[in-house]
Amino acid sequence: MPALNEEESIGKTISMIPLAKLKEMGYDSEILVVDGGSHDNTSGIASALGAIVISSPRGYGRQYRLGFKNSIGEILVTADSDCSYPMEEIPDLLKILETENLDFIHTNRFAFMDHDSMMPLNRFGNKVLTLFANLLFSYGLKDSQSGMWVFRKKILDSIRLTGDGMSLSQEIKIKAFRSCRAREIDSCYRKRVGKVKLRMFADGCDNLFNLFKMRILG
Ligand SMILES: Nc1nc2c(ncn2[C@@H]2O[C@H](COP(=O)(O)OP(=O)(O)O)[C@@H](O)[C@H]2O)c(=O)[nH]1
Ligand SMILES: [Mg+2]
Repeated sequence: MPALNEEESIGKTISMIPLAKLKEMGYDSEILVVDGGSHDNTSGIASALGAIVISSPRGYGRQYRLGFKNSIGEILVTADSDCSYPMEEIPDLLKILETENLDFIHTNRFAFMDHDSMMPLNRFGNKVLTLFANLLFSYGLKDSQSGMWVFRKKILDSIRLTGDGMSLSQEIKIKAFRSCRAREIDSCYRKRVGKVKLRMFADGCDNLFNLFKMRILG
């Protein structure tokens, strides 16, 4: 989980992870929080709840790439540190990954989204970015920006991730759909706790730029 000044939500997000259920299913879990330079008590709260906290240069993509490098699990599950993703669905997502022998899953937040979970302009921006992702890459995605992914770590041997910012989210999906067994699953999305970190215009433009760059450079 990438986190930047999330002291209001990190504790609740970690507590939402169904560790007992995962243990019952035979999974040993490790919670890794990658802190991009928080000025609040994000790291202290995460550590107190048993998470491993690593420090990273700022940037959603930088934090994920460092987190992946430092993770020890065979299967990685990602989510924002803001209570917006349904951690209780992790067991079902793992079941789908295993029974369908998939390499990568991401959730489609729009399927069962709470009405107050995304501002209209943000929703529009997400739809535009998803439209461009489909026009340029034809994978028929419904949500190119979802931050909940469940995947086998070994795919990172063949997928080279380069994004420093929010564009990592679309990058991992496009590269997974290009070279692995990947599926998008309808899921839900809730209003985040704490302040939004997304810079809507700057991050949106950067995502669009990176989408065209990926199309041209491969
Ligand atoms: N936007 C952004 N999020 C970051 C950054 N570093 C860490 N994060 C974390 O990444 C997640 C995404 O941010 P968020 O505001 O929820 O953006 P959104 O979910 O796309 O609306 C949150 O858990 C943030 O704390 C960063 O540099 N930019
Ligand atoms: Mg979020």
